[in-house]
Amino acid sequence: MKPLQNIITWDEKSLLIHGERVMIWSGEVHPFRLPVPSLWLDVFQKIKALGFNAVSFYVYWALLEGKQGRFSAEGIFDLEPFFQAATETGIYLIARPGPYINAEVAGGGFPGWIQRVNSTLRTSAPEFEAATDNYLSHIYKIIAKAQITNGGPIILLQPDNEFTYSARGFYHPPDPAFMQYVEDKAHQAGIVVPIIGNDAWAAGRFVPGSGKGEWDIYAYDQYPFGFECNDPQGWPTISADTGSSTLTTDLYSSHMRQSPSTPFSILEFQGGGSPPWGGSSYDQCALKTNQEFERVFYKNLLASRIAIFNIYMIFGGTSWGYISYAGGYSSYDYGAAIEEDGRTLVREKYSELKTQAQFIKVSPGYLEATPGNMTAGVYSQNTDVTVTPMTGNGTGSFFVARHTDYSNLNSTNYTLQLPLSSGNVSIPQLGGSLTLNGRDSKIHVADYPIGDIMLRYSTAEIFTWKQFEDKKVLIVYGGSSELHEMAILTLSNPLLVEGTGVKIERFGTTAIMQWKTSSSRSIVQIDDLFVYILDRVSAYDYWVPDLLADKKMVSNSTALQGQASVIINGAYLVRSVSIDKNCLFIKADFNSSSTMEIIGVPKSVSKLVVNDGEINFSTASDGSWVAQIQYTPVEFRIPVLSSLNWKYMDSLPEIQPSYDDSQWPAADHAYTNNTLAPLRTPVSLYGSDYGFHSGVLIFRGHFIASGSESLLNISTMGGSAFASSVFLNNTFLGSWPGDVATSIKASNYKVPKLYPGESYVLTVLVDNNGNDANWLLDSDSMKNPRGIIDYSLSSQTGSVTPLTWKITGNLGGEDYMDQERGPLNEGGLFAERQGYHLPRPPLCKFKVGSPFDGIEKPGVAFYTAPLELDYPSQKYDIPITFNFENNTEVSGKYRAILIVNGFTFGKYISHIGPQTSYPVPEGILNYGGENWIGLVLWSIEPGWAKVPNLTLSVKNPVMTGRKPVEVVNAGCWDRRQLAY
Ligand code: IPT
Repeated sequence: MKPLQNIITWDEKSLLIHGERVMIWSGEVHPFRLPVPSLWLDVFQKIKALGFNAVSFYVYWALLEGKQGRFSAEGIFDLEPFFQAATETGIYLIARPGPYINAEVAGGGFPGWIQRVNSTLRTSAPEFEAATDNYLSHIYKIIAKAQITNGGPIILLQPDNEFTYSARGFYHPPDPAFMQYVEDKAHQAGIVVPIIGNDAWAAGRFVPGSGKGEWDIYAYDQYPFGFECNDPQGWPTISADTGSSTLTTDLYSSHMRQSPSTPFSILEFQGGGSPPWGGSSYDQCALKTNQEFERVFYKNLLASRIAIFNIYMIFGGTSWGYISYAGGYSSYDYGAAIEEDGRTLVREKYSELKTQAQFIKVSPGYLEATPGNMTAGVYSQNTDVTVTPMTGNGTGSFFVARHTDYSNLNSTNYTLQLPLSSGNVSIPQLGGSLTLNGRDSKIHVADYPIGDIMLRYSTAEIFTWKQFEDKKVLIVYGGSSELHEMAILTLSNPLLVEGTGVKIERFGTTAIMQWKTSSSRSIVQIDDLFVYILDRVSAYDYWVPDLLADKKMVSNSTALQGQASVIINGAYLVRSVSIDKNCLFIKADFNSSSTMEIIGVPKSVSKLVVNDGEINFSTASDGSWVAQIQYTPVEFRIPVLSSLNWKYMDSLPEIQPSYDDSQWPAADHAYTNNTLAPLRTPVSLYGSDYGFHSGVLIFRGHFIASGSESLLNISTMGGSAFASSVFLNNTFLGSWPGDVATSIKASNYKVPKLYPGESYVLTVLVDNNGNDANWLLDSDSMKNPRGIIDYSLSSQTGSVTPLTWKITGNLGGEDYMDQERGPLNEGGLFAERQGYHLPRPPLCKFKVGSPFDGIEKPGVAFYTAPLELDYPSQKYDIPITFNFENNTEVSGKYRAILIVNGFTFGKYISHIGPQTSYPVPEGILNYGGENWIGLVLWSIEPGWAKVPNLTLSVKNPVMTGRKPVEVVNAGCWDRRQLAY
């Protein structure tokens, strides 16, 4: 297909932006998983610092159209600030608004009310298409406005998501009319940027030229290690390859067979994992997809000239509120390079990514080279080493080496036989051999131009290079103690100007340098080129910011090399750099006192301002600036949560004799469009049939006893790890505490002796752990109900007592109360319905009582307490985490919901886990004043339940150049007129 405009186009190699070739290196971020708009810039800056130039984002429909027909994207749901922050950082955006997104969110993106649509979802059935209409019209308009053609950051649009695989099997293809419908809607709303699809794998759906629904650019997804992260070190071996075909397939040739006219693109490549309740922790996912994984797998993609590359996730955030699907817990850290609390310090995978992306950014020849197939025994005699060549034409060739058995933990020695433009050469030329450590991969360059100097080859990897006013700087690195060799076409003699241990020889027009990597740096000068020789860990300390003024944001561009930016060595993070007149402004973070070296400062600049303060510097003999950064540790007190002034309220008044449910909606639908149609009960007892889609559902079943009732059979359904509790009047009948494997549970409860003719009421709590997703087409799994599936209250002789039912979830259902926190922040518990979870609840209604003491029998308690913070957050980034103590010995089974300033921020299930720590971002927390902490304690079993301990912790505070965080402005408690 033809582009609809001429600002962003494509050919078989890459996108072209303003006519210039660009490799898109992107990371996935979900703005809705960080509900603090002023922090979006922070995340973008951390991504930009890697050398990435793009971010891909989903939009979660359920949050924007909580009630059918009423679209609202305001406050924390407004995307405008997200677009602005991207533009401010110099980040392009790939928009992925669904309507289906998967994304481990409830309903896979679909609002709960979609359960009532009477047709197969994700097809061109008129009822379903009509249901998407309002959302698509609005969201596409918002996206269209922010396209690059209108001066905004959006360069690509992905319609729907992984529209690939049917429950009826692979040969039942997805409905092309629906894909076409989604694309037509986009075009009607003014979308003109290219349409890029993401096939769930290289299944070849909707490739350009395939007809109805075809995409402009074909892309697919790959998660070679799957989603669970146990056994983080255990990579599948090549013989037991379970889907790691990414390393056994020639991705470029298969791409050329599949979609030869579009750039090789992967719209989701594994950047972590998404384990289920009771599964592995995200730290394990970070280990499983660590720096070694990145080296082996990402460099393998680079060897196939990947030109649009999105890592899922680069920053995961939090599934706060009730936005998670039942298969996942509250954290969505994902094990990504940037942690849920924003830290980039702990995971080496952040720094490794930087070395790769910065390299590609300064290698315009990358997109011009032609990938070949994987080889063993061709470019190296050692067949344990597989080399994939990418051959250029004087613009750089790239030889990507890795272990043939990629999971191999051993090192191997090898030499290279490279076909250089000057003829074949065996490397190293000065003797010795190269080393490939276990689970490592290297990109060796050849015939690679550094401006007007030709690098004949380098076994050491390139981190970056830059042309400054009067010199060039090239930074290369290697793993510790590795032998490396570099050859440069020059007639001058290289000069070792710093360090030791570099052997230099010359043969004709070629100067050869060989060294063993060490932790102390060496610098070699050849003409106006300064080669900085580092080990990898030292390279991690270097930053290569773009000048903020560069709004064109074109990377991989030769133009960029001419720019007067700088290279900075020594900060913990460099966020941005700008030059105004004679002043260099740097925004950076520091975690210790450090020496900051600034390389390449333009002559016209004479002043240095770091984070708003002017600082002194000295000028080294090579012209670099050297400044001392004084790190003053932040002083803070960590409040002890057990000594807060906790107040308690019974949040299950429903079981008291005096409780009146006359205001509750009646459950009286005799039909459903749910997957469990036809009903097994006289009326539907499914939350979504009544507009209740989030959190705990409560049912009240009234009956007049015959006196012979003896047994209650009841099946409840709430998704993986859900729970339910049943009371008869105020007598506890029993609970299903939940486990990971059970999403629907048949329970039998003994009924005590009842008096004939008396009225009784059953109160049933069902934890809706989030609607299921709908990844499989034709499965309609999103419609799986939440609530009571079946019941019978019967006597020994089999006579059955009829019940009439009432139901509640969050107050108002789809006419939800809290417009600021949105439709998925509240559930159906009494305290939530009353709004007592909001800041400044009416304490006169509470008693003294603490979650650390808990409650003595099954039921639900709600606790609230004010928390004062006084942290110097203008100057420091201080990540705060709430931690539950996993101590099953002192407490019965319970579920807790953590609420911070009215935002539901996490669910803890004491006997399932794995999550015990809950980061809460600044902005949700007010670091300079009053906060309100709410805690729901649902005690599941007879006996005491309490929160054995709940603590706050602060992790790795840093001195920061971040823009000050604005506390999210969301309301306090106000009496809810209609609350029951
Ligand atoms: C892929 C989805 O597109 C994405 O939304 C997310 O759910 C991801 O998986 C898992 O975290 S689908 C995958 C089965 C290829």
